[in-house]
Amino acid sequence: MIYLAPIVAILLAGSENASTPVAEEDPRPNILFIMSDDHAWQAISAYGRPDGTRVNSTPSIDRLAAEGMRFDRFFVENSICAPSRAAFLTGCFSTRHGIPTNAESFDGTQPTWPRLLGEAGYRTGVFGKWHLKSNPVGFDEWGVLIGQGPYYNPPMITPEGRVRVKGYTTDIITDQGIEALRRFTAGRNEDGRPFALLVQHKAPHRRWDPNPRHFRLYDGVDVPEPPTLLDDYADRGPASTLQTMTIARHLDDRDLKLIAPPELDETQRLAWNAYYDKVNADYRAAVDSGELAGDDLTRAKYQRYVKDYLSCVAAVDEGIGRILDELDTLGIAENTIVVYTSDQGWYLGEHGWYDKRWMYEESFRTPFILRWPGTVPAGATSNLLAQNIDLAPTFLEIAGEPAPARMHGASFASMLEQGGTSMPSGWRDAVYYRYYESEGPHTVPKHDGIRTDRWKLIWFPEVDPDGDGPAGPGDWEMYDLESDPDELRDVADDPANAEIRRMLERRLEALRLQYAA
Ligand code: SGN
Ligand code: CA
Repeated sequence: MIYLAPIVAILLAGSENASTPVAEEDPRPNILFIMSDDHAWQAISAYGRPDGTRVNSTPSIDRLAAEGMRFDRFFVENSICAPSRAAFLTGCFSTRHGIPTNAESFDGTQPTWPRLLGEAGYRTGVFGKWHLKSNPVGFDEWGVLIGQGPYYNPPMITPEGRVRVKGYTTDIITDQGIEALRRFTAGRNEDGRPFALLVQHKAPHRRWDPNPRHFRLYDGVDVPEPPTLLDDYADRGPASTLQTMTIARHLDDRDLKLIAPPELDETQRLAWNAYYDKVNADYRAAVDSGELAGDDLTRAKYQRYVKDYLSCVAAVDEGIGRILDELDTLGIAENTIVVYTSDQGWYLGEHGWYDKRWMYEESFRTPFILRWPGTVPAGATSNLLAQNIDLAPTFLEIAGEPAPARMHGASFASMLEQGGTSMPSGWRDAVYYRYYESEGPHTVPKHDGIRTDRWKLIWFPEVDPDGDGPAGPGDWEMYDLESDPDELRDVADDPANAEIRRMLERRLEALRLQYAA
């Protein structure tokens, strides 16, 4: 059911008490929104790689999927941190929420789902990574990292000012989330108000600095490589050759842990050195002797990178396990919607890359799992073409609140209510994407595009189709996701697809108008 506000009913209990309001138990569910940063869906064992390979084990996130619904086609509108976070909050494309790149500051006075739920009676809080430059607006409680924030001993901003918290950032954010859950539950027990809590991890963002308790997690393990680790970018337009995000050439000494994070305290540094000194000495010796070179060196760098990354994921997963246990202990699991997602997807070596930004599936798609006991059947999956802009309208509808007309996204609450068996009526059959940050790190050229069930058409306005100049009149790429799920063969100029391409170009133009892009 979708709950109706207002939440306080005036019961007329006899003429002498005619004006006394009596608070009814508010039936609306709590919302716990857990988001990590740059978590590849391939690095969640409930998803795994498209060919079925599992690179790691995430028992707690898998538990959420087993008890809820796993979305298999959940996309972002702009695969980069601040723009995607703003889209999750506002339900709008970058053109409207005002953050097309990581450089702008978020205008917190615009409507966000936490603020609107707060106005509708929810208790609200956000803890962890925020990354929108301006401080959170519309939350009863908050504590956020400054910008990206470090993996160890992070300074945090709170309404009372700046504090430095000692420890490992993922564990700190988990602890803060659990403490907020306890406070909010005690509050609900007193006044009946439901809560919306956002727990937002920094991990597993670059530079993938693990907790000492996970240093040895992947010792002796060979993490499976993606089939495209040594991609040569043939059979495609030149766009993918313009980036600076390869494992082979663009990991630096901090990424490879040849240099320790600067923020470690004495004890942490000793633990760090006790592990990485030997690993680094072996690596340096193999590189210096020429034993590791060429593709073997790329493979070795992949192993080092991916093990650190997956170790950071392990801390996130453990934290989620603790949070799910806490919901059980508090007795609120039944009436709490839990979402796990990431601000975008990520390259775990696919196409030879780390980072995100592209409209290719690894970074365009993001993990999204939703548990709602008693409403969404356990173990359900969904192929709905959903997007981060849909989150705000969905949460608002669940709370019985109208979504402001400015929101570009649509609510899929009715699908959840019906156990995920039917598409919400009039649902989109294509999603739009736009990336603006050519000048940012990793030099991914600007692009926008459309994805349907089967096809993807991408326009790179600054790319020279001949590939012999830095900028050009623009280039199209087109992929058949059915026959080419790894997006290795650009078929934009294949005469056999001319008709489909024309149709996609028309639809792309319509989406640009619809989203004022
Ligand atoms: C930092 C990272 C980049 C990353 C951007 C954006 N460099 O600049 O690798 O692409 O953030 O990431 S680092 O040296 O600081 O790690 S985002 O998730 O915030 O969009
Ligand atoms: Ca991110």
